[in-house]
Amino acid sequence: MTAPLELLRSMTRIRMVEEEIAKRYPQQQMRCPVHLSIGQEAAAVGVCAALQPSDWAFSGHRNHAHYLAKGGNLKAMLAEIYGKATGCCGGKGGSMHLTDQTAGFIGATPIVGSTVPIAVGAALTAQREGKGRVVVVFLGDGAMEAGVVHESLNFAALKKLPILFACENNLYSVYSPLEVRQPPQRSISDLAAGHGVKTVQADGNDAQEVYGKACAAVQDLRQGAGPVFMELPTYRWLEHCGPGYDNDIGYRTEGEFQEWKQRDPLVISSQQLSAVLESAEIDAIRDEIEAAFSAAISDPFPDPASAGLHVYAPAKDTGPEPERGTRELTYAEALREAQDMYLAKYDCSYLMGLGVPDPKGIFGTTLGLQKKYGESRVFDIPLSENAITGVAIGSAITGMRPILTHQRLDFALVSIDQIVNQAAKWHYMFNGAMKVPLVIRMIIGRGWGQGPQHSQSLHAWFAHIPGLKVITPSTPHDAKGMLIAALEDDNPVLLLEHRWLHSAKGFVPKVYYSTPLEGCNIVKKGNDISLVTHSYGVNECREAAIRLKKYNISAEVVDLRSISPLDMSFILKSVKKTGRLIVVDDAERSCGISAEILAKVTEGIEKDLLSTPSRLTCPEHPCPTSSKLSEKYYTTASDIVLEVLKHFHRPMDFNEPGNTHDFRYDQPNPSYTGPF
Ligand SMILES: Cc1ncc(C[n+]2csc(CCOP(=O)(O)OP(=O)(O)O)c2C)c(N)n1
Ligand SMILES: [Mg+2]
Repeated sequence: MTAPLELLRSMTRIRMVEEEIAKRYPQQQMRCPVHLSIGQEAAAVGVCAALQPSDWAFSGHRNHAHYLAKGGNLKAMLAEIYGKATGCCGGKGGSMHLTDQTAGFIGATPIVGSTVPIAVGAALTAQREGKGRVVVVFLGDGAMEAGVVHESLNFAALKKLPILFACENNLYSVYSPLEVRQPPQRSISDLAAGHGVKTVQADGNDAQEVYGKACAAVQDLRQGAGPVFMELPTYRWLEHCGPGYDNDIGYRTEGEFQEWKQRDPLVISSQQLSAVLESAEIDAIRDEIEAAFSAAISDPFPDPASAGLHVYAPAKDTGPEPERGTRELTYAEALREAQDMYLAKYDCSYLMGLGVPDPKGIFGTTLGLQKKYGESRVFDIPLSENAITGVAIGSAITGMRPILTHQRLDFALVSIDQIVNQAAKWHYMFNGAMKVPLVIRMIIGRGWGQGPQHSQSLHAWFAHIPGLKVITPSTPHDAKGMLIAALEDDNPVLLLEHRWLHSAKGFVPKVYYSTPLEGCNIVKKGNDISLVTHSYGVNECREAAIRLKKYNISAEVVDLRSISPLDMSFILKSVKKTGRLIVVDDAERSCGISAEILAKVTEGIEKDLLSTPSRLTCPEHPCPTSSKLSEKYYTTASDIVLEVLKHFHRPMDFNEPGNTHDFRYDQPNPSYTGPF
């Protein structure tokens, strides 16, 4: 039980911290945006008082009050706002990214609504632990307009997760009042109730009322009754971002502000208690705050050289690779086997995605796994890719090891915020405090009319984002070994599987093994020209290399295997040897991985090459659907032979038998028929 006086003390402390931030902000030493909660303290304090230190809390841009109410370290918070090495994120996060793992304040991020699915993922972990832990996520009225929040409410209701959505409805999203954003006849709670989530209303300026209702909600959560949504009407006194009052700029009236100011949470609390804090107590809080500011100001800045630290969690030693053996598997079977062995090895691992347990099991790659591991570890998902990616992240940072599948890469694009803003950055922006061991499988479609939205290979796009690893294995051996390496890795890894490789056969060791995520594979040695490629392109280059023998040209085929990290040492070594380079990449040309490789070869090789490096890529338009229109879209072995011959100023023998591949542009082989 938290005593009413304790609620007042906690609110007063938060108010005094934020007033001091507002006072000192113009000194320009706190050089990051600050979103102050002055006027809103009761919601934070009332909710957090109902929690145990072992419960987890998440928040957004306006998070100081939540962090402090949950027991977050004041010194580490102020040092973070001052950009100091002693800050809770070592200066990498600032005011909008506070974290204190010891206090159970897991994290805050300012992409509105984005932390909500991550908190839901943490609630999935809490549910699996079965220890009665609960999760709270603070959000604003504006966040209730974000699709990802609705996806999250749906998922939390579906799985009956132990999460409290604490919605501080302060009537505004920056300068936009509720009236211009939501229809008048519908309340914010109605939105949550529509998802089957229990709703509770409490006066967001009355800490005692919030606390009482939060305690009841938390008790229900601990007993597994499913999620609760609390709507807490309140009002921020200061400008949306920054230290000043802004009632004069026209988006809200002085009258409205004064009305809410009359309902000051601290005054309400004092009135209920018929008491105020003793001056000695106020003095003690003031001394604590003064000391924390002094420390933050005098603490050292981080070493500039540390700016690049923590982009990735440390790599693990993957151990030696076993002999290839004589057992053949298809690429799809190899992927399935990797996941099977991983699920067997780690209880904390799980597999989810649209269609995972369906009769076709993602082209055979997940067949039978639900039956073997149960519905709690292998499951289908709602059509909510964005939130589900957040769920995967939230569960990963709290100790689970998720695998998420997408039947096409194109579908994963609706979760770009979660992949790029969250998964890729969580380890970095919280200064290595949390790891994100997450594998996202994405399938690249091709042929049989996959068209503009079922065929994109955006490996270069993802590789542009520090914090992500991007791999594109080309053989069944690598599919199993690299998937296991990705799963064992503590970073978000995107596995891009080419649909046309699923039926490819190759030797795959039976044991659990890892193929390193870094480093190319020399598929075929050669001396005259380097063909650098990856994924399905390896097949075309390999065939081109065979056909080039007829011209007495010895081509070396280099399989990138990993797009990020990109290991240039293999490529440079190969090009130094051959003096000639063609990059073959089934993706857009501009700003693609082919451009990156050519740039790095230019930077990395001092001597003149024997010919100008070139590249074969898709044309600069989306892949059309009609088989006639897509006939020339992808690079074939013939295109490669022709391009190689140009490097040698030699003509092509068009009568050569291998030059006709009628089915090739639309099917990987004649037996592989659509739809797929
Ligand atoms: C996805 C996204 N869009 C826009 C913004 C810019 N932005 C920052 S805070 C904010 C308002 C959020 O309103 P609300 O959720 O009610 O929280 P409040 O600021 O009122 O506490 C906006 C639009 C953002 N950070 N993220
Ligand atoms: Mg708001």
